[in-house]
Amino acid sequence: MGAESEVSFSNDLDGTSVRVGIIRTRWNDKDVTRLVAGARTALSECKVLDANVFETEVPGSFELPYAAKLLALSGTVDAIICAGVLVKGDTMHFEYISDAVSKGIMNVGINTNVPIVFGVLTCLTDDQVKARSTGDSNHGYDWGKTAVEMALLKNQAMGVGMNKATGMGFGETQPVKDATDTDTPSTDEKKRVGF
Ligand code: RBF
Repeated sequence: MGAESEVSFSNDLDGTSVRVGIIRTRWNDKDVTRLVAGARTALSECKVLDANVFETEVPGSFELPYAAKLLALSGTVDAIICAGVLVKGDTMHFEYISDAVSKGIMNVGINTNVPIVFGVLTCLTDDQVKARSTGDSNHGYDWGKTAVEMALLKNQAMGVGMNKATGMGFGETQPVKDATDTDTPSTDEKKRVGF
Protein backbone atom coordinates (compact mmCIF):
# COMPACT_ATOMS: atom_id res chain seq x y z
CA MET A 1 0.00 0.00 0.00
CA GLY A 2 2.22 2.84 -1.20
CA ALA A 3 1.32 6.50 -1.18
CA GLU A 4 1.16 8.74 -4.22
CA SER A 5 4.68 10.01 -3.51
CA GLU A 6 5.98 6.51 -4.29
CA VAL A 7 8.82 6.79 -1.86
CA SER A 8 10.34 3.37 -1.27
CA PHE A 9 11.25 1.85 2.09
CA SER A 10 13.51 -1.04 2.99
CA ASN A 11 11.70 -4.31 3.66
CA ASP A 12 14.08 -4.82 6.57
CA LEU A 13 12.87 -2.01 8.83
CA ASP A 14 12.83 -3.75 12.22
CA GLY A 15 10.74 -1.85 14.73
CA THR A 16 10.81 -4.56 17.40
CA SER A 17 12.48 -2.24 19.90
CA VAL A 18 10.98 1.01 18.66
CA ARG A 19 8.38 3.07 20.56
CA VAL A 20 6.21 5.40 18.49
CA GLY A 21 3.93 8.24 19.58
CA ILE A 22 1.00 9.27 17.41
CA ILE A 23 -0.56 12.68 18.02
CA ARG A 24 -3.70 13.18 15.96
CA THR A 25 -6.24 15.96 15.55
CA ARG A 26 -10.00 15.82 16.05
CA TRP A 27 -10.41 18.33 13.23
CA ASN A 28 -11.28 16.39 10.04
CA ASP A 29 -11.76 13.38 12.26
CA LYS A 30 -12.72 10.77 9.64
CA ASP A 31 -9.83 11.60 7.31
CA VAL A 32 -7.30 11.67 10.12
CA THR A 33 -8.63 8.38 11.47
CA ARG A 34 -7.95 6.74 8.07
CA LEU A 35 -4.46 8.23 7.98
CA VAL A 36 -3.70 6.95 11.48
CA ALA A 37 -4.97 3.50 10.50
CA GLY A 38 -2.57 3.56 7.53
CA ALA A 39 0.29 4.53 9.84
CA ARG A 40 -0.60 1.71 12.25
CA THR A 41 -0.62 -0.81 9.38
CA ALA A 42 2.92 0.22 8.48
CA LEU A 43 4.04 0.09 12.12
CA SER A 44 2.77 -3.45 12.57
CA GLU A 45 4.41 -4.49 9.26
CA CYS A 46 7.66 -3.22 10.79
CA LYS A 47 6.99 -5.35 13.89
CA VAL A 48 6.34 -2.40 16.20
CA LEU A 49 4.38 -3.85 19.13
CA ASP A 50 0.91 -2.40 19.79
CA ALA A 51 2.03 -1.91 23.37
CA ASN A 52 4.82 0.34 22.07
CA VAL A 53 2.47 2.67 20.20
CA PHE A 54 1.13 5.56 22.28
CA GLU A 55 -1.73 7.53 20.71
CA THR A 56 -3.21 10.78 21.89
CA GLU A 57 -5.25 13.61 20.37
CA VAL A 58 -5.42 17.38 20.19
CA PRO A 59 -8.18 19.66 18.82
CA GLY A 60 -6.53 20.94 15.64
CA SER A 61 -3.27 20.97 13.70
CA PHE A 62 -2.13 24.20 15.34
CA GLU A 63 -1.87 22.27 18.62
CA LEU A 64 0.34 19.51 17.17
CA PRO A 65 3.79 21.08 17.67
CA TYR A 66 3.22 21.88 21.35
CA ALA A 67 1.85 18.42 22.12
CA ALA A 68 4.75 16.88 20.18
CA LYS A 69 7.21 18.85 22.26
CA LEU A 70 5.68 17.57 25.51
CA LEU A 71 5.72 13.99 24.26
CA ALA A 72 9.28 14.29 22.95
CA LEU A 73 10.52 15.68 26.26
CA SER A 74 8.82 12.86 28.17
CA GLY A 75 11.49 10.51 26.79
CA THR A 76 8.92 7.74 26.31
CA VAL A 77 9.02 7.43 22.49
CA ASP A 78 11.69 7.09 19.78
CA ALA A 79 9.69 8.87 17.07
CA ILE A 80 6.47 10.85 16.84
CA ILE A 81 3.91 11.06 14.06
CA CYS A 82 1.87 14.28 14.02
CA ALA A 83 -1.29 13.54 12.02
CA GLY A 84 -3.74 16.15 10.80
CA VAL A 85 -5.55 17.51 7.76
CA LEU A 86 -5.71 21.18 6.84
CA VAL A 87 -8.16 22.21 4.15
CA LYS A 88 -8.09 25.62 2.54
CA GLY A 89 -11.11 27.83 3.28
CA ASP A 90 -12.08 31.32 2.20
CA THR A 91 -9.59 33.19 4.35
CA MET A 92 -5.84 33.29 4.94
CA HIS A 93 -6.20 30.97 7.94
CA PHE A 94 -4.96 27.95 5.98
CA GLU A 95 -1.74 29.64 4.93
CA TYR A 96 -0.89 30.85 8.43
CA ILE A 97 -1.65 27.53 10.11
CA SER A 98 0.12 25.41 7.47
CA ASP A 99 3.25 27.52 7.73
CA ALA A 100 3.24 27.60 11.53
CA VAL A 101 2.57 23.90 11.91
CA SER A 102 5.19 22.71 9.43
CA LYS A 103 7.85 24.96 10.95
CA GLY A 104 6.72 24.13 14.49
CA ILE A 105 6.95 20.39 13.91
CA MET A 106 10.37 20.72 12.31
CA ASN A 107 11.58 22.82 15.26
CA VAL A 108 10.39 20.28 17.81
CA GLY A 109 12.35 17.52 16.09
CA ILE A 110 15.52 19.56 15.79
CA ASN A 111 15.34 20.94 19.33
CA THR A 112 14.39 17.77 21.20
CA ASN A 113 16.40 15.31 19.10
CA VAL A 114 13.34 13.11 18.64
CA PRO A 115 12.37 12.46 15.00
CA ILE A 116 8.95 13.97 14.26
CA VAL A 117 7.04 12.96 11.14
CA PHE A 118 5.13 15.73 9.37
CA GLY A 119 1.87 13.86 8.93
CA VAL A 120 -0.25 16.83 8.02
CA LEU A 121 -2.04 16.98 4.68
CA THR A 122 -2.37 20.55 3.40
CA CYS A 123 -5.05 20.34 0.73
CA LEU A 124 -7.02 22.75 -1.40
CA THR A 125 -10.09 20.51 -1.71
CA ASP A 126 -11.78 17.57 -0.02
CA ASP A 127 -11.09 15.50 -3.14
CA GLN A 128 -7.37 16.06 -2.63
CA VAL A 129 -7.75 14.85 0.95
CA LYS A 130 -9.53 11.67 -0.14
CA ALA A 131 -6.94 10.97 -2.83
CA ARG A 132 -4.20 11.09 -0.19
CA SER A 133 -5.89 9.26 2.65
CA THR A 134 -7.62 6.26 1.10
CA GLY A 135 -6.74 2.88 -0.36
CA ASP A 136 -3.33 2.45 -1.94
CA SER A 137 -2.56 6.14 -1.66
CA ASN A 138 -2.98 6.49 2.08
CA HIS A 139 -0.06 8.72 3.07
CA GLY A 140 -0.41 7.57 6.66
CA TYR A 141 1.24 4.31 5.61
CA ASP A 142 4.40 6.15 4.56
CA TRP A 143 4.36 8.14 7.80
CA GLY A 144 4.45 4.89 9.79
CA LYS A 145 7.44 3.58 7.82
CA THR A 146 9.17 6.95 8.09
CA ALA A 147 8.76 6.94 11.86
CA VAL A 148 10.44 3.54 12.18
CA GLU A 149 13.24 4.40 9.75
CA MET A 150 14.01 7.68 11.56
CA ALA A 151 13.82 6.08 15.02
CA LEU A 152 16.34 3.46 13.90
CA LEU A 153 18.53 6.14 12.32
CA LYS A 154 18.53 8.12 15.52
CA ASN A 155 19.24 5.13 17.72
CA GLN A 156 22.09 4.08 15.44
CA ALA A 157 23.55 7.58 15.40
CA MET A 158 23.34 7.84 19.19
CA GLY A 159 24.77 4.36 19.74
CA VAL A 160 21.62 3.17 21.52
CA GLY A 161 21.80 -0.54 22.38
CA MET A 162 25.41 -0.85 21.20
CA ASN A 163 28.11 -2.06 23.55
CA LYS A 164 30.49 0.79 22.93
CA ALA A 165 31.24 4.32 23.92
CA THR A 166 28.31 6.32 22.65
CA GLY A 167 28.53 9.62 20.86
CA MET A 168 26.75 11.88 18.47
CA GLY A 169 27.74 10.13 15.28
CA PHE A 170 27.26 7.27 12.92
CA GLY A 171 29.51 4.20 13.15
CA GLU A 172 32.07 3.19 15.74
CA THR A 173 33.70 5.65 18.10
CA GLN A 174 37.40 6.05 17.25
CA PRO A 175 40.14 6.71 19.82
CA VAL A 176 41.65 10.17 19.57
CA LYS A 177 45.14 10.08 17.99
CA ASP A 178 48.05 12.12 19.29
CA ALA A 179 50.55 14.10 17.23
CA THR A 180 53.11 11.26 17.19
CA ASP A 181 50.68 8.87 15.53
CA THR A 182 51.55 8.99 11.83
CA ASP A 183 49.45 6.00 10.79
CA THR A 184 47.59 6.53 7.57
CA PRO A 185 43.90 6.05 8.31
CA SER A 186 42.43 2.85 6.93
CA THR A 187 39.92 3.10 4.09
CA ASP A 188 37.18 2.21 6.57
CA GLU A 189 38.16 5.04 8.88
CA LYS A 190 38.21 7.55 6.05
CA LYS A 191 34.74 6.55 4.98
CA ARG A 192 33.22 7.13 8.40
CA VAL A 193 31.17 10.22 8.93
CA GLY A 194 31.07 11.38 12.54
CA PHE A 195 29.92 14.53 14.23
N1 RBF B 1 -7.50 22.56 12.26
C1 RBF B 1 -7.17 21.55 11.44
O1 RBF B 1 -6.48 20.62 11.87
N2 RBF B 1 -7.59 21.53 10.12
C2 RBF B 1 -8.32 22.55 9.58
O2 RBF B 1 -8.65 22.47 8.40
C3 RBF B 1 -8.65 23.64 10.42
N3 RBF B 1 -9.34 24.68 9.92
C4 RBF B 1 -9.64 25.73 10.73
C5 RBF B 1 -10.34 26.82 10.21
C6 RBF B 1 -10.64 27.91 11.03
C7 RBF B 1 -11.38 29.08 10.45
C8 RBF B 1 -10.26 27.90 12.40
C9 RBF B 1 -10.57 29.06 13.31
C10 RBF B 1 -9.57 26.81 12.91
C11 RBF B 1 -9.25 25.73 12.10
N4 RBF B 1 -8.55 24.63 12.62
C12 RBF B 1 -8.22 23.59 11.78
C13 RBF B 1 -8.22 24.54 14.06
C14 RBF B 1 -6.81 25.03 14.42
O3 RBF B 1 -5.83 24.11 14.00
C15 RBF B 1 -6.70 25.21 15.95
O4 RBF B 1 -7.15 24.05 16.57
C16 RBF B 1 -7.48 26.39 16.46
O5 RBF B 1 -7.13 27.56 15.78
C17 RBF B 1 -7.24 26.61 17.98
O6 RBF B 1 -5.87 26.89 18.23
